[in-house]
Amino acid sequence: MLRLGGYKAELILSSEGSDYGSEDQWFAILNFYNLSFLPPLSSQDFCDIESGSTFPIRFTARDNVTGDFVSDSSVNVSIINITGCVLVSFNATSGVQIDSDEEQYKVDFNTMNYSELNIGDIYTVEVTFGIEGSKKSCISAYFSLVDLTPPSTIENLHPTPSSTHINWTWTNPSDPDFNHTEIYLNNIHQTNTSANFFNATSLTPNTEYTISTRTVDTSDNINTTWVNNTATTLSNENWKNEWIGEDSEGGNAVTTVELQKAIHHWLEDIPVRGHIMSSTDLQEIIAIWLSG
Ligand SMILES: [Ca+2]
Ligand SMILES: [Ca+2]
Repeated sequence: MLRLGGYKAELILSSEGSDYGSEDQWFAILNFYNLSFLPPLSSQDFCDIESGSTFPIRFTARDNVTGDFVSDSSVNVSIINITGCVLVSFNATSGVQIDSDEEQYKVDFNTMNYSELNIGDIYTVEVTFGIEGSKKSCISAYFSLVDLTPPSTIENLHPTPSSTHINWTWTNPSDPDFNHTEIYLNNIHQTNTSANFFNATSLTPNTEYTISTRTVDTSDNINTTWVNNTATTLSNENWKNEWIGEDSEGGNAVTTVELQKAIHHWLEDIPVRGHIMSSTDLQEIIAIWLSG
């Protein structure tokens, strides 16, 4: 017999007059014991269980007539997936602890040990007493496996500014379910990215910009710890100091070697301290070289 909803299937069969007998008999079987789950499980509600956690399955069995706690080693607890496969069963010699003092049955189900469990899927916890074919009692509850743990933050957030751009790079978290990083610039959302860089463009020279980031996983858990960095774009004028700065070759004068470098940067559009030279910029350097 299929395990999934086995009892529901039996119920349907019995109402159609199969060998399972009358509904009265079925009712008697179901109520041999008075079974009830204890928190977090409940027969009424779905229960969210965090993936990777140890899930305490607790329930009681009481004599239907006297109300006394029943210690019955024919207990079986099965975890059944949505397609009816029994992922694991526990019995009195393998995982079910019968605690007569606390008047409850206990199974500690470590979700970490079952890689076949999927986040978002619904599972049945089925408790039965008695052997297959002559069950005394059964009860079912459902749980859904959820992920409540946000990913770690990004690390090593580092800016590389030019006069009109700041390129930030970082190291993404190693969490396998890391999905993306939210990027804010001066508190305005820019983008979500799974990449490990963000290039802010069209910025004003010589101005501070603050990037703020937080990470999100595939279950939309957000790490609420912001990782920020503030950087200043370079001044447009700064680039000239490459050749006319006091520390440059020949000091404030532009040497022939410096002129050659300036022409090369201008020709190839190579940034000089983050600045791309215009023709006017080059003429200015040539003028200083000439005056030297
Ligand atoms: Ca997670
Ligand atoms: Ca110089």
